[in-house]
Amino acid sequence: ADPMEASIEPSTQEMIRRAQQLNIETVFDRAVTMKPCAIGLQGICCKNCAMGPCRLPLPKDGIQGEDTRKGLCGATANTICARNFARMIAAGAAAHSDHGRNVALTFLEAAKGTTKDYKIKDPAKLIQIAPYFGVATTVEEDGVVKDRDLQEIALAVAKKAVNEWGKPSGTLDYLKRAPQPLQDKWIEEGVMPRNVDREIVEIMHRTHMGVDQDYKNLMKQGTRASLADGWGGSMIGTDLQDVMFGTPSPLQAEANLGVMKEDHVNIIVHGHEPLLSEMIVAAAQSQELISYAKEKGAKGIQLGGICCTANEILQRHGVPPAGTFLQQELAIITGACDAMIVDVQCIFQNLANVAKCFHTKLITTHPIAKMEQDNVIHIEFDEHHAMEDAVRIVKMAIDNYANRGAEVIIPRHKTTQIAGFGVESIKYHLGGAFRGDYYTLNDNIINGRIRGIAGVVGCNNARTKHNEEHITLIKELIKNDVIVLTTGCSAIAAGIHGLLTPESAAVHCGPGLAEVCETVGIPPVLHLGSCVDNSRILLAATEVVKAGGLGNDICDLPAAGSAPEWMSEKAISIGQYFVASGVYTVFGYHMPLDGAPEFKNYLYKEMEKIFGGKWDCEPDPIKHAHKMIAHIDKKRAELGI
Ligand code: BF8
Repeated sequence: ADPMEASIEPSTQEMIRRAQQLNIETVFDRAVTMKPCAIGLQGICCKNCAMGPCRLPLPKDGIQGEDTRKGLCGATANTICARNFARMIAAGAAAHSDHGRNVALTFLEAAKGTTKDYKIKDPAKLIQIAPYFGVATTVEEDGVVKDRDLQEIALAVAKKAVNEWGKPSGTLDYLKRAPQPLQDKWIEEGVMPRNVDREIVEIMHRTHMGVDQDYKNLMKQGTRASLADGWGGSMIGTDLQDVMFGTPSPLQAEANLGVMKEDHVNIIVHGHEPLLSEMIVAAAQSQELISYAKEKGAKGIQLGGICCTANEILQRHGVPPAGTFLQQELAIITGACDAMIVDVQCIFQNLANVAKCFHTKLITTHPIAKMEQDNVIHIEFDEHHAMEDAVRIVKMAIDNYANRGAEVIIPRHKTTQIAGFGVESIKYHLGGAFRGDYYTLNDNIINGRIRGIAGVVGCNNARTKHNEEHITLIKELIKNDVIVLTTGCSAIAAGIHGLLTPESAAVHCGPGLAEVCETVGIPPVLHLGSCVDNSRILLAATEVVKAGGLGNDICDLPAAGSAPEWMSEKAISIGQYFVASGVYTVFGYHMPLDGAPEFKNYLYKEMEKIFGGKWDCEPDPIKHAHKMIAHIDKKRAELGI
C-alpha cells in the first residue's frame, strides 16, 4: 500500500512505512491484495441455504436487464438484498445489545452486592432513569414521602433492565423516552420492539430459507430490531455504564499514536465493553503499580485506547485515544506497546501476527472472543474478581517493559481535544436558565446562527482513505454553520485532526457557529462517546424537540446523520434506527444495495413517507455534506425559519 494513498494522517503514514520496512503486513496492504466480491458488493449473493450460494445477475445502470435468473428457490434480488440487509442489522444490534446485556448483568451483581468492584458512582443518573423502568424513587411512610433506599432502587432497576432482553410480553420500557408522535408512528407501523433478543432472533428466523419473501415486511422486522438496539440495548448500556462509572462531563485529553511514551510502560486497551477497561484504568493509576513500574525502570504507566474502549475511558477519565480502528496494528508496530488488551468487537485477527514480530503481549479477556494463535494470552475477566484480573494484566505489561526490542519508533503526532459531552453537558452549555433545557441551542438554530445539527459517527474503512471522509465532511459541515455531534471512530478521527477544541471554531466554522462556540466556550464538534452512545444523540435530539420551536418530532428538526467511512454491521443497525427515528442518514463509501434497485429505492425514498427519515449514500465527502445541508435547509424552510 502507498502510505500517502492509505491515510491523510501523518503518524498513520509513518507507521505504515515502518511496517513495510519491517515486512509486516497490515490492513492497508490487504486492502490492495484482496478485492471485494462484485456480487456481494451489490448485495445479491444469497448463501442462506446449501442449494446456493446463488449469485444473481447484476442490473445494468440500476435496471434489471434481460438476465432475470433467480435463486434456486425463486428468490428475487429484492428478497435476497433485503434479507442480507436485515441480517446485518441483526448482527449489529446483537453486538451492541449483548454489550448492553453484560453491563446490565454486572449492574445486577453490583446492586445485589455480590461484586465489590462495581458500585453506583452516579446516583443522580440512577434516579433519573428509574421512572422509565417503572421503579419508584420515593416511598411513603406514615403519610411522609421519603427518598427510597438507593441500593433498593438499583436492584429494582437492574432486574427490570435485565428483563428487557427477554420479557415475555409488552414492549421495551425506554421507547417512551422518544417524542410522542414518533412513538405513535412506531405503534401504527407495528415496529415497537417487544424485547431485545426476540427481535434479533426473529430476523434470523425470517431470513432462513423459505420464510419472509416480502422486502417491505423484512425491513419492518429490520426496523424493529434496530430500534431494540438504539432505544433498547445500546441506551440501557450507556445509562447503566454512566450509573456505574459516572456520567461524562467535558474534559481535556490528548489523541493519536504520539500519546505513547518511550520511557513509560504502554498499555493499550482495545474493544468495547468498559467493564474491563474501567478496572484497568483504576489498576494503572494505583500508586502500588506505578511504583512497581518504576522499580522495573519505567517512568510510569501510559494508558491508551483504540476503538470505542478508547472513547469510554476518554470520556470518563481523560485517558487519551491512541488511534482509530485502522490504527490498531500500528500501535504495536511502534515497538513500544507492552501489552494490548482486547475484549469484543472490531479487533483484527491479524493483531496476533503483528504482535509476534514484537515483544507485545496480546491479551484476550472475553469468553466470547478468543484467538487461536499461540502467542495470545487469554485471561478471562470476571466481574467477581475484576480488579484482581486487572492488576494481574497491568503487572504483566510492566514485567514485559524490559523485553522491548532496540528499535522503538513512536510517531510524534498528538493533538489536544475536549471530549466527554453528553445530553446533560449540552444542557449545561446550551440550555437556558428559564425557558427549557435546550433553549440556547434552539434559539440559535431559530435565529440562524446555527444552521442545523449533524450526527457524524462510525468507523474507518480500509477501502477509503483513512480519516479523509470524516475530516473533509465535518469541516464542510461546520464551515456551513452546522454543529456536529460525533461518536465512535469518527470522534477519534475528529480529535486526532484537531477539530475537538473550542479554538478550532475560529479556524473552521462559519461566522454564526463560530460566534456561538466562542460565546459558550465549546468546540463546534462535540464528542458524545462510543458507538453505543449514539443513544445519547437520540436523546439529545429528543431534548431539542422538547425545548420547542422546531416542530414536534425528530423528523421535523433541521438535522441529518452520517457514517462517512462505515464498515461494521453495527453501523447498519445504527443507520436504520436513526432512519426509523426520523433522521435523513447518509453513508459514505458504498451500500450493498445496487443489485436490487427496487429495494434500494424503498430505503432511499419510500421510507421517508413512513418514518420521516431515509437512507442515502454519497462517497464524495463534499457532496455528502451538501446533501445533508440541503436536507437541513429543507427542514428549515418547512419550519419557516
Ligand atoms: O463500535 S466506529 S470501527 S470501534 S464499529 Fe468499530 Fe466502527 Fe470504530 Fe466502535 Ni463503532
